[in-house]
Amino acid sequence: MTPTITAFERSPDRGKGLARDMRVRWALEEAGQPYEVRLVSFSAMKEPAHRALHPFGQIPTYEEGDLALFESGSIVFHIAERHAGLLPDDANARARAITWMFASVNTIEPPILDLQTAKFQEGDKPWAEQRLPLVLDRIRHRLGDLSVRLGDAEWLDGAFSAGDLMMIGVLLRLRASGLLDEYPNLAAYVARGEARPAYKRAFAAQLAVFTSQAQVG
Ligand SMILES: N[C@@H](CCC(=O)N[C@@H](CS)C(=O)NCC(=O)O)C(=O)O
Repeated sequence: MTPTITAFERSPDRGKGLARDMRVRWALEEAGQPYEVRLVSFSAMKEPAHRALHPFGQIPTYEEGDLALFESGSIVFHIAERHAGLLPDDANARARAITWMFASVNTIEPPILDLQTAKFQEGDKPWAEQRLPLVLDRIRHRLGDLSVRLGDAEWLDGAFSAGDLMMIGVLLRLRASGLLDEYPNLAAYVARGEARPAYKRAFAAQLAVFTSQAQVG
């Protein structure tokens, strides 16, 4: 059965791969699975019909038959469990790849989101300027550790996995800040992810939504 995912009707990043449906699209492309997309407006996301799928009124969601999921990490895990190519067969390697998935959203993403909050929601507060360096330092702390662990390796643990997909999806949010460039091996790691044909297909599909909506008005 072809799954249906939800994505922004009008993405704030103008379709540049930052909205989290990108992670789901990328996983489906890596798995070679066709999918359908239902676009939702910001107001529709907060309506009961969408909240029945996503309790927090956000995207992405994933529907497949009578299964409905939310949380990009959980959706990517679901796809990775059911299709070859995103999780290793070896049980221990598989557990480590899943660990990296958790690390991406639980350890790396929180300080990155904090930066967005500091810039966009708190930027006009009188204390914003003093807080920003603290937020940046917390990100650098995590990136430094991640950079050491990655070293010269191509991917985090052996072959490319859902752990890399999620980690790169999270790190991409830093591009505009320039922080990623302070860690050349992480910048190269992200670039390797973006060079994957599946990533490119997912990116093009997400960008096409923005382009077509922009033409509509
Ligand atoms: N932890 C969730 C976060 C979902 C999330 O923040 N989605 C954003 C788009 S990337 C959203 O829907 N924002 C609109 C809103 O919160 O109203 C996940 O990984 O799926």
